[in-house]
Amino acid sequence: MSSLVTLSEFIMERQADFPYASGDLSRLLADIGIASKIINHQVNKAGLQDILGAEGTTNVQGESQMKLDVFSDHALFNAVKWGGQVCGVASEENETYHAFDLEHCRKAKYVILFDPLDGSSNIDVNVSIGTIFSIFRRRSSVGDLANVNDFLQRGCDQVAAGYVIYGSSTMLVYTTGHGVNGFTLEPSIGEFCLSHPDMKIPEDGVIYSINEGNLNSCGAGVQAYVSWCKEADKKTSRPYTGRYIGSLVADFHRNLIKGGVYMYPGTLKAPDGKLRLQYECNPLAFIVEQAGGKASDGRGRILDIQPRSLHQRVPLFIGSRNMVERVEAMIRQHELTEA
Ligand code: P6P
Repeated sequence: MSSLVTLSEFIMERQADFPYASGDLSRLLADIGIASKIINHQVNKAGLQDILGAEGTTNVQGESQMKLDVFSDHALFNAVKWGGQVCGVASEENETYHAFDLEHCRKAKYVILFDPLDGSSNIDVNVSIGTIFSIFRRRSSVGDLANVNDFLQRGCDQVAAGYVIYGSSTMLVYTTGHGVNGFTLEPSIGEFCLSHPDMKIPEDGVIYSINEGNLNSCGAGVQAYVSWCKEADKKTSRPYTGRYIGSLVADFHRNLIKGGVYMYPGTLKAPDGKLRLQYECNPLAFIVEQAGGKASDGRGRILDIQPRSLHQRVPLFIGSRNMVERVEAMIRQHELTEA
């Protein structure tokens, strides 16, 4: 039986990937692992406790906050605050960033952005949900308070990114720019153990993920791509199939393993789509590129976008390289004919 490699052991082993590593990033990733286990414990028993149902408050997106959302936000916030490796945090659940005015945090080198519980509308129906995080080196001076510029960096400058999927099993998947590795929580020992080393997304796939309820208000290029997927099934018996869970982390994770493309395009009512650049699109884009895939806003690379605001939304086309490139080509082709 091969020996189990825990997340902590793996992080320490891989610290050598960074010649000047002081261990701070390793400790930060370990702090996130601890927070994920705390969240997982609550998610797993959500149906048994009065932790379901809206907290009664709404987040900055105007979405009603599920109690687990708020719990998860607090778990991550406190884990990184007392872990002392970040000088500030930004979360989907809060309007602005938070700079930790604590001596050990002011000296920290990193900031973290996260969506503490993405897909939370699925909590009550027991569908997989997830945590997504993105880590940058601070721009502000060590010793100062974090400032807004620390949180408005392009995705290509991330030092680490990852997600946790609370599904049939709980997995943590992350990258530090040296490949993508997946860890499955072993409940009997309470440790994330390496289960998916060096993850690579298939260059092509047959799964397309989109909310077809929005399709008529999407651009002609997106509509043409989805029609192509369906026609392909009839004419060439290519077995394209639609799979849409309505939980970004779950859809992304399935496509990462099986191949596929997830699309959340802009619509007439919401030209920038629904997903947030800084703590949903950028971290998953970093992961998918490290796994050999592609992430685009339909015209260009997600990781090259200069954020203008903390909760900025962008259209997202992410997954197998060939599939994303086909969607981009059809968008370009229809823009040219519409021009
Ligand atoms: P729609 C969940 O709210 C989320 O942010 C993603 O997890 C998910 O993929 C998407 O929105 C679902 O949005 O509009 O299809 O319900």
